[in-house]
Amino acid sequence: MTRRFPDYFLWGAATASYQIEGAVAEDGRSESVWDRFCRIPGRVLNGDTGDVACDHYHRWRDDIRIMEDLGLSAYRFSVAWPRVVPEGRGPVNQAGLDFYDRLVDGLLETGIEPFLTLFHWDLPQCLEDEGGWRVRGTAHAFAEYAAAVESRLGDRVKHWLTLNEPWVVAHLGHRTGQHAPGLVNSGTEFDVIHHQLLGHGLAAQALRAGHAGSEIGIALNLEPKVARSDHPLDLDAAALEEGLMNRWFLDPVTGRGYPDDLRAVSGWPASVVVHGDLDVIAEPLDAVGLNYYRTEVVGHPGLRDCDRPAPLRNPPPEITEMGWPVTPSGLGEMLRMLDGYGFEAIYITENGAAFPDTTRDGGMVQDEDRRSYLERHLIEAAMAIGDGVPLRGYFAWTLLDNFEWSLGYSRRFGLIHVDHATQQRTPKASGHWYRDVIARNGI
Ligand code: IFM
Repeated sequence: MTRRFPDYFLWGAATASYQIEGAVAEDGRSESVWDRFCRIPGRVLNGDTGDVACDHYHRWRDDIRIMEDLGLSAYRFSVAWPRVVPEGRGPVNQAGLDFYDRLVDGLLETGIEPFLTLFHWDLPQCLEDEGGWRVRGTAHAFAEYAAAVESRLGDRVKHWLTLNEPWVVAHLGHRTGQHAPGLVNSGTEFDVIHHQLLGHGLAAQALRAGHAGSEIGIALNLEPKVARSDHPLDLDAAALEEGLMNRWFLDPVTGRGYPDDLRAVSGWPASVVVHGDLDVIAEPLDAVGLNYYRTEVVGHPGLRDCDRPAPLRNPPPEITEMGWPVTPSGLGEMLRMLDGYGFEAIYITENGAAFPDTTRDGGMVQDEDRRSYLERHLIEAAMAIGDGVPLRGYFAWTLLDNFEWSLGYSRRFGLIHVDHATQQRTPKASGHWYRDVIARNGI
């Protein structure tokens, strides 16, 4: 049986600047927090860096041809803030914007709709030196940068995403230290979220003041959390984790403020919140982006399994190379939750899986695991559309095998295999399958 998608449905792939561009010191780009982080011994697996990444900065024309071969109707990329405003705020580097100008023209000439993300984690290091997202000034600098990008590209780019996954920057960057800037238990996690969301609201206002007819949104990583058992402590733990990951972001951007129940348990003094901030954060959105990878089972850390009532819930045994369980039904759950928030347009702005990609047939990676992962998630997407969820498009994560942050080049999520020594790109079997899905507009 073929499940057809609506005619307006956009089929895309997503990438991020630091993960693919390379050329970190060209045309006036300044250092980002990730350039600095990669240089700290032991922080990134194998000492990998984004210095060259997929060399997309030089190979973007070839990469657009690859997108064309796949039949993509949309492409989500991010702009590197340090290329455009190397000092973080102030003078705009037109040479840096030239790159994105050419990229956008190239996409449009090929009939591919650009989806532009303004911040996918590569903060200018000079702003980090002033306190990064821990301080309010970064939110204002972000809005200035947004306005600069909009004034150059807003005549052609009609889909904007302010931030990508602010939870990750706060949690992995300022609590666990696995991501740049690498702070461990800094106690600033909630301030970092607040300043990012403030930056989001200010940037959304700046975008809206620019060219008419743009769709403005934010890309959030959202996850269902399932309690390990029906023990009240497990139920509370799962509800808390889910709230901190989902409602903590969705409520303020939709005008509901930070959830009272979570504020009470977070211990966050909220001293950085200034009168009027929540109104800025609630700047109306035209769309929301869902980055979905997995559902997590959460148990209260103080409980042993023998203290829990049966039945115990386990994550499914199937996992990706990230160690993440394969849980397609959670995608449908998150889509319906977003619909409940009343968003007029929803995009799946990331969804995909890392697998070792060791099975070859001739030159081609036979990644049945990835194909099956994508297919099962697309079935959920189709069912959600059938239920009336306003899902407008799907972006596979990701186009090219790329720099997977602290795991360097060791994890491959791409539809296209990249030989990082030669930069040769070869479609995987999943890429061929995705091309067929797009051609049929269905699975
Ligand atoms: O590679 C990342 C991406 O940058 C953000 N979302 C999750 C992906 C896989 O970890």
